[in-house]
Amino acid sequence: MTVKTSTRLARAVSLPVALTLALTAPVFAHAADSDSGRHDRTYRIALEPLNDSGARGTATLTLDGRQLKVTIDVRGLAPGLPHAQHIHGSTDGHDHFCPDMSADTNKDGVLTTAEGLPAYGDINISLTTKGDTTKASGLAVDRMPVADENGALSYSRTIAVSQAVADHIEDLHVVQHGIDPNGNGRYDFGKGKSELDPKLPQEATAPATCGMIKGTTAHSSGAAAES
Ligand SMILES: [Cu+2]
Repeated sequence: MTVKTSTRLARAVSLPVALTLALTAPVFAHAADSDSGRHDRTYRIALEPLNDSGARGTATLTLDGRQLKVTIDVRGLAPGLPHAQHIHGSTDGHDHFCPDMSADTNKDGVLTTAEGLPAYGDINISLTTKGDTTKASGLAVDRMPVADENGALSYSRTIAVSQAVADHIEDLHVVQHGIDPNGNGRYDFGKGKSELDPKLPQEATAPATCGMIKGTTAHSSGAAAES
């Protein structure tokens, strides 16, 4: 564990910084010890249902330098279907949050992604199963995890993130998409087209769960709670 942590720590330090610190090796060792908690912060997020999806679960974000491990375990999602999932929000200090049904501005009973966007902000990271994780892969449904026949979904991936994301991780939140309100086992156009891509049904992109990191400003939800 110690070896693994120090290896990860070393990897987290960028090359120019590592070179600079190599000139002052004792300082580096001291800094690594006293600072290690800040390099391995873990946040547990409760994912709550949106759109009466009935889906709920947890997401765990572990930040080790700029390596972000994302683990998601959710039950109650539309079974057998892919669920686009993202980390939403901005890294410029803007205060985004999970919307509730009051954001259903046209009152059609479906909180769409477009309606929720002012609250939860734009896609920052696409939580794909492989390949690209930028906003560009937001609707890459073929690389999104699929809920099993019972509606359970498990996901785990470690993603290299920008320094801005690492610095503002507490401002971001997790959203999963894809609902099947008529329970026919597929995404159909019963709720119309998605505003994001008219080729996709609204059901495929409407949010199913959302969860925020609690205790946003303090580090109390991070390393201190983790031991
Ligand atoms: Cu999203």
